[in-house]
Amino acid sequence: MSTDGDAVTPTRLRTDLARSLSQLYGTEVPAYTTLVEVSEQVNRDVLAADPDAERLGSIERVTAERHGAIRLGTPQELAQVARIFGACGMYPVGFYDLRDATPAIPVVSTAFRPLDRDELAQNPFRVFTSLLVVDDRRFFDARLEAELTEFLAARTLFPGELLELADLMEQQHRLTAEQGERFIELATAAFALSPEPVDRAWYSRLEEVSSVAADIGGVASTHINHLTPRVLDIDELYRRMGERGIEMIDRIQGPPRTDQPDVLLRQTSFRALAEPRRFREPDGSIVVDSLRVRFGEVEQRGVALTPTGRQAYDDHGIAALPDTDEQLDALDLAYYTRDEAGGLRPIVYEDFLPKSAAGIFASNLTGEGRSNAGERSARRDAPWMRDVLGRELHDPYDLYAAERSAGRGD
Ligand code: OOG
Ligand code: NI
Repeated sequence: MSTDGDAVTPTRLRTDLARSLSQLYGTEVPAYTTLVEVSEQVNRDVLAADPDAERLGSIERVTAERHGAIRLGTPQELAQVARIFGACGMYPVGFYDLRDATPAIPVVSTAFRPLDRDELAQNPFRVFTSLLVVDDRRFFDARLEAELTEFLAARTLFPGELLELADLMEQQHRLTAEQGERFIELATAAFALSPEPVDRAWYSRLEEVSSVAADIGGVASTHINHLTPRVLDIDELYRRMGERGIEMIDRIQGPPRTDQPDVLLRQTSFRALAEPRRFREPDGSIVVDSLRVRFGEVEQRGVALTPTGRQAYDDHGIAALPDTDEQLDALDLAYYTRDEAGGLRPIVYEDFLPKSAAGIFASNLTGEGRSNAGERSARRDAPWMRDVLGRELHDPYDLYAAERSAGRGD
């Protein structure tokens, strides 16, 4: 029997996975390392200048904080990844339909993340996870759907050993140190960019419809699309990245900078980098070319808005919200608990914004793609996704509301 001192908990596994993927991504996308360095500098400077800098999370949490993005092809793959993240204490929260965005992206998404405040404080790693909707006729005709389905059914993203370790962790809430290491090794490999040659003709056909479809269904593996550090002053970060000669997209997504309390989520990114990839040409020859699918992204987080606050923001922008935490709380527009001294403590927004997500996808696409609005869509909604996951799909508002009540002894 292993001693408890050596046992690996889900929290520990999540911390190790975030760190391991960060190391991997740094070797794959060198500008990511610059982004992390600049983020850490900005955070140190904000901490030194602003006595209230930690109101939205401790500097330890914010420094370690990352979100990743992955893209999958089949409901089975989504159900499998739910087991892998479940082993790390990360659970699906929220349903996002990016097919309604401009330009439309043929995916629906959720985010895997810790639910409890102390789990978030220990390590808030979250992964925005998108699933291709292969039977949506606005994007894929019957023939392409059939070919995609066949291609996707033939691939294995996650080895059986990884899934077994994941299930063991979900049942026992612990693994031995050796099992934990093996889990991290297999999970990291599953999210690494594959050196396998890409079939040029197949990839190009999908790319005509959508480069996201090609990124997902054009290859036999998945990969981390981006890994995003959190920064306490995104405008300053944007400026400093520019000084270092890294060209960012032209704007920061989400609410603009104001003197009001920070709300929701602000994000920006630098353009997809051309990475060398091997291709198999129609004549069978293998050539090295490049693909631009991955990018660097950074985010700043603010207080979570209630459904009423969110509606006001979505309809009329930040100007529709009041100027102080006290008013946001009193009008039930944002979520707060109270600290020991009775002061308002913001509940950080831990989720994503579909408009920004679509903007992030779109700003890094190679082309507009092709879709036909007159064709039939495919039903995808939260109940559909819950069935696929075979586990609860949490509603973000329920989580924020429960945290607020618990924190106020309601
Ligand atoms: C996901 C884009 C969405 C975010 O931060 O809003 C996202 C993707 O590119 O796969 O990560
Ligand atoms: Ni992202």
